[in-house]
Amino acid sequence: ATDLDWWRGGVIYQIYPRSFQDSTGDGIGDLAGIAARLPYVASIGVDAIWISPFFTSPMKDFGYDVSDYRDVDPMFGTLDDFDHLVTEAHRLGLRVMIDLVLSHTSNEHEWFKESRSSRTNDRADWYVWADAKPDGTPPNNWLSIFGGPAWHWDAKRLQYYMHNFLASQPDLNLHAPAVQDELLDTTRFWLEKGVDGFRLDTINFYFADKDLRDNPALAPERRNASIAPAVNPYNYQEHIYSKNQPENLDFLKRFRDLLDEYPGSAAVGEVGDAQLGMELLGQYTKDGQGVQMCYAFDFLAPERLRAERVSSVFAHMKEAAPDGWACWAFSNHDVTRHMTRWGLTDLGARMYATLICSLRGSICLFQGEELGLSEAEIAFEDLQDPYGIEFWPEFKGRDGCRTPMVWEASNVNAGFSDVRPWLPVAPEHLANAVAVQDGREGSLLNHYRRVVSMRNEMPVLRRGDQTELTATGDLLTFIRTDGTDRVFCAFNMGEAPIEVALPLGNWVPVEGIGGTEPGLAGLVLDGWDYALLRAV
Ligand code: TEU
Repeated sequence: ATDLDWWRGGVIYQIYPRSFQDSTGDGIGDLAGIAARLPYVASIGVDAIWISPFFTSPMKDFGYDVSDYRDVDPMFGTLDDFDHLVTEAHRLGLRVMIDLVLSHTSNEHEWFKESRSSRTNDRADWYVWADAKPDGTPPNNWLSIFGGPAWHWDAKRLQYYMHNFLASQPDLNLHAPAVQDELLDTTRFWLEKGVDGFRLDTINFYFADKDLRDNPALAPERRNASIAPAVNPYNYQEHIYSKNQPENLDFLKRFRDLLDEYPGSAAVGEVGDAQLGMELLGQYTKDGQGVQMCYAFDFLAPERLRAERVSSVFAHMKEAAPDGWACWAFSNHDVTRHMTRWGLTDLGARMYATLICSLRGSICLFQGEELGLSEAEIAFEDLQDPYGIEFWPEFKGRDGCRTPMVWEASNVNAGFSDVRPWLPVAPEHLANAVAVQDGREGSLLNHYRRVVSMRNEMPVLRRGDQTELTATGDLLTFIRTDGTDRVFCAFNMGEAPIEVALPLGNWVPVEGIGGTEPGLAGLVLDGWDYALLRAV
């Protein structure tokens, strides 16, 4: 394995720039703040950071609505600040992945302003425009994930435009060659700036059906609320025409060819698809022709991750994406933090941290997960997320996982900012602050540091095969293998103690990561306990 393959099995730390560190005293995090905190990130032992969007934006979806792909929003700093961040990261041995949102822009992007100005301008076909039906209603039945129809009437052009997300996030039309060229040029711009890779937002939404055919209804028993909340009628459709067209493979191939001009650069494509996630992962990473990794939603589901689920996801992957490479995550800026979502105690959090660092695939950790942060309760008056405001209170939105990082318990606003932050610091997070956990040998933060280093130091865990994956009740076991290197991994994903039958051979514990060692009577795992054993 060469350095160029750093992404394979790597650990990526996700930074939500608004909420990491404010350096300017406006209550909002920024790039200079991130740069100043990089030594902390490096101390966890991760390979790379992924920074959620920091580009120029009216912030209707907090940066996922870009109005200039080649500049930094003044709120977050300048291009010079970005260059400094990259230099700092590289000095510390961290790779930098940025978050490109290529499926849609902001409605305040110059391209959209021009596109809506007439039906004949140079960028007339840069977005998905269509006439109203004779009765004035939208061209088809497509729905927006953020609520309501996926079509918004434009009174200037006298046509509807399509938006899978907010009405202020019009979808680009990647069927237009000029759009593809421009997006690839933008990607090159950032590669030239020295970034090491990309998290590509919603790659499954790059193309919609040219003929704009209606989506069919989805059978109620197949409705899955893990992408859009259950209260959203988006769950009632099967989105076969509004996304994932075969043309996407050709575009991703072009994207990959560009990456290959910059050896060592890599992309993880986000594929949030409740029905087809694994199949798409297989297609979009196939034969080295698409993205290197797909970001899998399987472990972001609301229900607590059980042994049976882990084993069925990997079994499904073997079938649907035999050569695919997944990037796993338990938490991110879109879902309820897993401490709360799964109702974990500190013991459970340690077991899950050990588990994710033992899995085959790459992994993403979301800022604060290493501190064991719970989901913050946000009052309606403080709510910022438009998705939450739309469906409140049945769905409370995504603000509860986006509250500021907690650095010091005693400092005003936990050391995040000198002024009132854009979302309140959760008082219950203070006890978990970095400064509190840093020097405490047994803290969850130090556990994360240990299991991340374990993964780094053991190639078998980063890139090895994963065999004999078995779920028996709450017990999950598998063996990671790489030539003669073998590690037996066992996780008790429940309360009650479980006796574990060891595979044949001599096994010694992987050192320094806690867990239980086999005794004379064999291996017995207490509730939420784990064991990682190396073959000797
Ligand atoms: O999310 C894509 C996506 O599938 C979301 O709808 C996700 O399911 C939802 O937020 C879960 O609650 C990406 C970004 O991660 C998200 O922050 C953006 O809002 C979205 O794209 C639009 O750009």
